[in-house]
Amino acid sequence: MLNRFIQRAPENFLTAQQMRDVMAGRRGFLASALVAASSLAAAARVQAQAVDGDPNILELPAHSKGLGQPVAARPYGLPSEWEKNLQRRESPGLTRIGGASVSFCPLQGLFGIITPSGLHFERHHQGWWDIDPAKHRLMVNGTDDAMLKRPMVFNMDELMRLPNVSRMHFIECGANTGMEWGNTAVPTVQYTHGMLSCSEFTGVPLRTLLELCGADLKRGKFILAEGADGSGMTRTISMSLVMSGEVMVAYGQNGEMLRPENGYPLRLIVPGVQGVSWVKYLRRIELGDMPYAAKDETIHYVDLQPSGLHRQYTSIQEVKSVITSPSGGQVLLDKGFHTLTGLAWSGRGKIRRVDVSSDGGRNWRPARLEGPVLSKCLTRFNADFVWDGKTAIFQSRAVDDTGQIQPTYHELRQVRASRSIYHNNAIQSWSLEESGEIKNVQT
Ligand SMILES: Nc1nc2c(c(=O)[nH]1)N[C@H]1C(S)=C(S)[C@@H](COP(=O)(O)O)O[C@H]1N2
Ligand SMILES: [Mo]
Repeated sequence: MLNRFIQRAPENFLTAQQMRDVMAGRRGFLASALVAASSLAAAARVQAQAVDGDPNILELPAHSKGLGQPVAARPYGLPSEWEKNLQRRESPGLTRIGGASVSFCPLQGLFGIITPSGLHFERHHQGWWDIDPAKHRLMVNGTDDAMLKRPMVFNMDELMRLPNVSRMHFIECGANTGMEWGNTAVPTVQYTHGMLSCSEFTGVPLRTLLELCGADLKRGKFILAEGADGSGMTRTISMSLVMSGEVMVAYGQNGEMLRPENGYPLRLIVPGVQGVSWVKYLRRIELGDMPYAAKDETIHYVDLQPSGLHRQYTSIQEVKSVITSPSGGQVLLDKGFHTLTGLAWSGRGKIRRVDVSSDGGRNWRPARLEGPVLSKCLTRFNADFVWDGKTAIFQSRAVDDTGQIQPTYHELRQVRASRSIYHNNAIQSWSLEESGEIKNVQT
């Protein structure tokens, strides 16, 4: 149906015709094999090839006859060879050096809600490191002795002895979809929405650490989180979030330790809040009573308003959704039944509903939310679509459990204008052409 197995790099798309030619080749082979397959060995014979063009003599493929690879040939498993087009990708030229850049998550090829750790998007301001966990330390202190009575320095073993929790949450860079404020800029969902990933994180609630250190939880209004890399990443986080118990000092990601690209051995998890506050290589937490006005919250990560003023500390990732497949760069090869699938999320809580449209937002129908539907986590949705061969414009619109509705570009630009960078949660449109090609459009 889609071009999953023959999709090239997004910079190098196949046209609808080229795609059909490739598929026709494969289908011809499958069809002739199916005709011959009528016995109990049908499953094996579907993959068998006719010898010398005689459909009655079948040659089984090597994998049905020979001895396969031994156990533990790969002590740490890898994806199939056939999946190697599914990769994190950089947007060439986006930044001057790769150490201060972004790689985007291939949302178009993923299922369910968990991002495989090796495909998690990356955003580094000063490159990534693989820090020796035996040498890593986390210091917890206050602005003065009364603010926090027992400043402490923890090593990883000490942190990992403490009571821990595991929770599934999305992380979205505040700049996700930022290139699209003015008009469409990039062709695929990987580039429009790929600064988004979702994992199960394991760690210690920050509140537990602060209590252990004798923090004054009434006077303390904000924490500062500081990373150990050269970017000087320091972020202010409100204590109201910390007191909810959701903010976590995490070492685990999807059942194993964090990946180096994602902050190994320790990072902050701030559910619902933009990615920049999820400080990686976390080395220090300070408790204070004022926002810290660090460089990444005064010069960067501010929202330009139509008046020309900037708004600071707008950190919640508001309700948003996107159809991940079919999406820009993919091709519908046949008329008939297709599944529209996508992701919805909100930094304020759970997704209540998602509606989809195939006529650019004139008519809407409810999508199916696939469980589990968790707070501040990705939610997978699916909807049926029968293609009659005519053009269509696919959209999805999410509503969260606070009643917030994802805006159209028109609505968002009314209040945010078109020259902003961060926090673009507008409804995404994909146009389906008569050729079957799908393109990024704005209506
Ligand atoms: N120490 C440190 N923490 C950091 C960053 C960084 O460059 N250094 N980048 C931030 C930004 S802008 C984002 S969007 C997220 C990205 O997390 P990821 O690379 O695990 O996807 O990490 C945040 N934490
Ligand atoms: Mo970010």
